[in-house]
Amino acid sequence: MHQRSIVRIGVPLAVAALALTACGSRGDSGTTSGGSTGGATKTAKIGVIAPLSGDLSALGKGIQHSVELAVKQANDTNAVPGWKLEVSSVDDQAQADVGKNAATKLAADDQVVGVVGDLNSSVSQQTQPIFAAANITQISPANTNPSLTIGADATAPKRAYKTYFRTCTTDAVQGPFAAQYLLAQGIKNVATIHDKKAYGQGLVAAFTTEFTKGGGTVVAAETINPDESNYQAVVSKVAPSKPQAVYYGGEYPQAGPLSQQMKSSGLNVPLMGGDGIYDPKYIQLAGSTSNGDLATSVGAPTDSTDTGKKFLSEYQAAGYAEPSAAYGGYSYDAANAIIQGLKSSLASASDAKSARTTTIDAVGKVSFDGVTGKVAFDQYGDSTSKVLTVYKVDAGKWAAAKTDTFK
Ligand code: ABU
Repeated sequence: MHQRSIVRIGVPLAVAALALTACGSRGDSGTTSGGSTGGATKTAKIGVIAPLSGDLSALGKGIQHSVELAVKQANDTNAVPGWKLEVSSVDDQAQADVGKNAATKLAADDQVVGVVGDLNSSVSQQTQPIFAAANITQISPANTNPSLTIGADATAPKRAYKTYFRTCTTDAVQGPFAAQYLLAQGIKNVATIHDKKAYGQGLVAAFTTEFTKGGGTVVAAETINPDESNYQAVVSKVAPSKPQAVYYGGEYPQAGPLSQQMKSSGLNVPLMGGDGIYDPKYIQLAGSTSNGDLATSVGAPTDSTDTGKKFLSEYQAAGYAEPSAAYGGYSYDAANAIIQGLKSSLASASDAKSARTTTIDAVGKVSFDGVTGKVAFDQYGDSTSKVLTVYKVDAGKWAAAKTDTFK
């Protein structure tokens, strides 16, 4: 009898536990609360807004889980006494209009005090004003378009939104870093192609300025439509100019097939791109002829530093279904910057919403050693770190070729 009771109670408990585990690891939209929350009586939420479905979800899920890890650890260590932290995730599908609705949903939740995201600069252009109107701190781990912080006119920088910060560096640094690398390899003639989106277009513009300043020539400048998958027409336009490399502004779902189609059409030169192509999925899509292709990405390789190794090991131990990917460390640092801010802004707050404005000020002043190096923001909300890495596809894997601080 006693045993039967245990079985009867145990089954529903086991089902509930399984449901909770699945909820925390699935990577879908929703709220998760990880870690031990002790005697906390009040709840504050950190939002995640990223592509959790679609072509770029490999990056988006790494962002989501890295924030979940930071929040779990904060709850376990009672980092914000009296408060339980939760993660509320919404899927922007890497689409500006979807992102706008997702941001509106987060902003309407009175318990949300800060948000990590978006991934895409073109999506953040739409979500920035929504979070700004709600006084919600937004930290992107991945947006690299410079205008998001300094405004459209780089010659007269003006902070775009007081609520917006980023932990990664920008394309004003990334494009020139790539240009200097190619010039140093003796590559003087390059064709550029971009996807007409804020990130791709801006990255190619920054690359072109530095490349031509350094004595290089852009022998062809073309664009693709990111909704298409056949790039033979653009490859045929670029090939006769005999570039020594193709510099691509955009993300891996298009860059991989572009590289594959270049090589199969006889344009056998390296494709180089920015952080938007730095993912194993690029190599899967581009195939075996991608050996020698290049990408820059923000920061030093995560597995090259002690703090990065510790993060990767804790991430693995947490058992998330997807890897931390290119922006995991930056997302973990972004979440911890918000958590640092909450330590002071929530200390005397009666509810989360009333702490939104003080959180913005507190986050602007953070300075700590994170996974990606020193985490601090300048007067525009930009990361003070200017470290980048060039990666090269070698035997079917990305391998670091050069890490440096851009000067
Ligand atoms: N930084 C690369 C991908 C995200 C963006 O649009 O900025």
